[in-house]
Amino acid sequence: VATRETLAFDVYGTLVDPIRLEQHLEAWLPGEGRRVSQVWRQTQLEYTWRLTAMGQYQDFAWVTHRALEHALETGGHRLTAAQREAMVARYDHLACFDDVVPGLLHLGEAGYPMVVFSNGTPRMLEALLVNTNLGQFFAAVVSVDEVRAFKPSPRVYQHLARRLDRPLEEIRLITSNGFDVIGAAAAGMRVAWVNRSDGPYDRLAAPPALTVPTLMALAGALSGAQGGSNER
Ligand code: LAC
Repeated sequence: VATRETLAFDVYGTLVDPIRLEQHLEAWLPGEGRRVSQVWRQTQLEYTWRLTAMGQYQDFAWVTHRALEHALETGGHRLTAAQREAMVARYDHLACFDDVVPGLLHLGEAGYPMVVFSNGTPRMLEALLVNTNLGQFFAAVVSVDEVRAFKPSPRVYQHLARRLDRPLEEIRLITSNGFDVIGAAAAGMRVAWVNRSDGPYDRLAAPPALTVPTLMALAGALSGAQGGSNER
């Protein structure tokens, strides 16, 4: 049996849902929770891109704090420092999407080596994997913090291959984040896009051949894709 490709899972937005923090924001900012959580997430990503474009680095915990402050200020909201700390601390307890545990069980049984690959700091990822009980599924946890740059810098994908001691072409990134799909494919990885919300694809590139609605659908789709030699 040929060695199966390694599946590298993005975390925030793919395994766990940061937008669901809206419920907790809602308790302090009635009617505003969803909006604030969306601006928080978008600002967080924007800050990672901007730092990386500037050749600078602050870790994902720092970025997550600053992005929350900006999201609150943008909406004209105030939370105390303790409330902001408590919101960021919830990143260690984010809820999994419903398809994640059954999907990972399925893929693990199918024999895929699986790892986590994320912008999160090693501390954030470790806490999350313990609290969600997802740690059992993964053979390695690779953080971009090890190279002090964020996705989609090609350096972070190259670092993943080095850490796994496997060519990038034999590793498939599984992510719901379009910018991550495009960055990984540009760096030479195989990719799968998890389009849970049935939303439109990013306009920066054509959608990948492998697009699935959930991780449950991934195992079946992968067994088809493995037949093609150069599929991305
Ligand atoms: C991550 C970001 C993309 O988990 O959410 O790497």
